[in-house]
Amino acid sequence: MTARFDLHAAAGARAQRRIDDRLREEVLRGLRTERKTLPPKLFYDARGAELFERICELDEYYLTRTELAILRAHVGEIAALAGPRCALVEYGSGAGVKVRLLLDTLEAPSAYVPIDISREQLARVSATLADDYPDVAVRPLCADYTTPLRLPPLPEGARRLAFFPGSTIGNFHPTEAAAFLRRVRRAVGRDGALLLGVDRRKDAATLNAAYDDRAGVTAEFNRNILARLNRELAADFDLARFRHRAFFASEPSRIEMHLESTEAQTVHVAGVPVRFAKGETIWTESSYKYDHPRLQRLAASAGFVVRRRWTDSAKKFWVVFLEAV
Ligand code: AVI
Repeated sequence: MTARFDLHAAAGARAQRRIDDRLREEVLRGLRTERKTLPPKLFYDARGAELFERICELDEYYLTRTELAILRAHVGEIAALAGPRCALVEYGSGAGVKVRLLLDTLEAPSAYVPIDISREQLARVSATLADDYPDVAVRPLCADYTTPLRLPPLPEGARRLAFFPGSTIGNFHPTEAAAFLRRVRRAVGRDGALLLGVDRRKDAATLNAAYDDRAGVTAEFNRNILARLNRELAADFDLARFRHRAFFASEPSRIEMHLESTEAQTVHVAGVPVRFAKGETIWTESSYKYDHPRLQRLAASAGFVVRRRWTDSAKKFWVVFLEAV
């Protein structure tokens, strides 16, 4: 029988409304400041999720397949470090693909808490996983994991292993990344651990190509954020008047993605006029790239120690096992 996870639909809809209100405030705040920004989580509506899947398959975008290959190659060691009966907590569970590798290999995992903002996908994926792993207590949590949250009750005494793959940590500013990891550290407790996917700092050409691909999929992904504002916040962006820009900035060690206004124009968002000068940009995303010192600093500032790092033969990506100290 298929497990169902729509029992709290009313509470879920209320939570969704709160999330929508918060997003509107965030959007207007970001567009009305001197240095215009939009929160990257806006990328992931249905169309954006589809485009992101296409990005993951691009030749230039090495991150997803490299991380998966590292996970596949070292999942046995990961399971040995995690130990038996652990409760797995995944931040941003999405389609729940990578976690299957862990659930298949960990020794008798006791629970799985997928955390995601998309309620329908979360319910669907949770039901499938509960069916496929009947001995694992699946406890989905519909939440924006960038904000403080409370985990559902988990089996007594189970070691908590957080899972945050995909280099999503790179989309946080380093101070936010540290604050987020501190919350993860509190959530996993004293003997907890975190399995983290981290994109490594590398030559600018490789990075620039990964975020400005020849087929223009990333450009479409970037501009889709404007289509979403048009639909959901009654905005009137003309997508043809915004150009995708992506480049590696060496000192902060990040890819910056921007949408550049090709001319002076005024756009309306939720009834509020927003003026653009020609060449002015909306900063839509940062993707920080870590070297070893930066990774060590991040882990230490959040109360973790780097227990193991695995990489690929081209040294592009890390899967890192962090332990609470
Ligand atoms: C989700 N995140 C890790 C991606 C990244 O590489 O920063 C998002 C992305 N943006 C453009 N391409 C992919």
